[in-house]
Amino acid sequence: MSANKNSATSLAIFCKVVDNYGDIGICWRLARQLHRENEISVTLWVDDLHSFHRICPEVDVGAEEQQIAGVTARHWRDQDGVFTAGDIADVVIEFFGCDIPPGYIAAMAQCNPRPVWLNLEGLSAEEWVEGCHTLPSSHPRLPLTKYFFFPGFTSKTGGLLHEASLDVERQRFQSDQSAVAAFLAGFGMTTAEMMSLKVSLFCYGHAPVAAMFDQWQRGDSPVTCLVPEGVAAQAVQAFLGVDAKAGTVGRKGMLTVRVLPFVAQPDYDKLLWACDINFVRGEDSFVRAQWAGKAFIWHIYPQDENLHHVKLRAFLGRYAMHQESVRALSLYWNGAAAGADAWGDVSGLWQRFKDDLPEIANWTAEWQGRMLEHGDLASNLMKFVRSLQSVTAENNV
Ligand code: TRH
Repeated sequence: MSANKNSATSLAIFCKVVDNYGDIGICWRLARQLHRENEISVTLWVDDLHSFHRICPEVDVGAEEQQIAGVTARHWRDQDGVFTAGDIADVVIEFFGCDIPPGYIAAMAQCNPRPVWLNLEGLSAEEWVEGCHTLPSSHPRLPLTKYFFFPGFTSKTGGLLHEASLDVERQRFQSDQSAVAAFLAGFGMTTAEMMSLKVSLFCYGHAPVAAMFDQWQRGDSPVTCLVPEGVAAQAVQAFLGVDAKAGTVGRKGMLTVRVLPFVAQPDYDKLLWACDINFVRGEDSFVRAQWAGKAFIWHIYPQDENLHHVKLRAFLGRYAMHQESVRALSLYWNGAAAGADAWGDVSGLWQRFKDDLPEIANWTAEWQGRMLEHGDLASNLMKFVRSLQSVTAENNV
């Protein structure tokens, strides 16, 4: 336990990788930002180092403990029972209710003062989130309280992950045409492809990719679709006629499809910055697309009973209120459009969306400004932590 009990000097994040890359993607960004911008010693406990390695190639998948970008990364296995109060961080964050080890919780109860304990929840634009953000929940047996912390799109939520230097870095890259060209050339892109409408494609397997490819292929201007290896594999393979391995490229009509390797997280950001339109998914790429300043279409993570359609509509209600073309294409892409339009003809939807691109770009900049008025997630989280710590300190006087 740290000597300075009234301010957070050490913080632990527990991340269980449920599937894909969003869980570790979010926790890794948060860990780096908290360390870099708050001078906190951060430990990231991750149960799946292979997924971590894919977004951060520096990760040694065999290491129990390692330092990366100033963060201590620890392989979370079965360490329960080995913790004492001395091992416990001042602030403990469990991501998405991931059930941190009971032994760690027991040791938290031994600390004086107790650590601040937060459950960082998933992102949703639904209204109920505001009512649940920062709510306390008492442990049934131990003298501990856990607080729910919700990311979100309004000032009554925790906001969105956004590093202090992000906009400067993005604008520097986007205004340097030779840097953008060099970055895209690194994937083997030709000059003609760079001059075409560049679309990055990251979605789940059930997105109507084949129909979209068909539309782009028959369109009146060239489109280059950049798709990471393994994404929409069936549709990509059907288009290419060969295995969709990184480096493979195929052309039909107006469409070029180029398969990219899965890149490190900072390069994925650059890909979003370099493209004209980004198809993104899940949570983390969805948020990064909002900061890229380009038009984007979100493929939401599917849930039982189409609960995700409710979440999609809640987001579109905030983001695309005045943009029918964004709304209509998004609903189509997610199979959430009403009646016959559900999986209907994409041609009109795409054309309207494309025609609106300049307007969408303006709106995206305005949206960024609005979102940043709420402050960023890491800063809001630390403000909340400090408010809880000062109450504890006052009670101890
Ligand atoms: O991968 P995702 O679908 O992740 C998640 C998980 O499924 C999770 O369980 C669920 O809760 C959440 O979605 C909603 O999509 P996401 O969130 O966009 O995460 C992808 C991460 O991978 C993101 O940090 C960007 C990163 N990435 C790279 O680093 N390189 C790449 O080439 C690509 C395509 C992505």
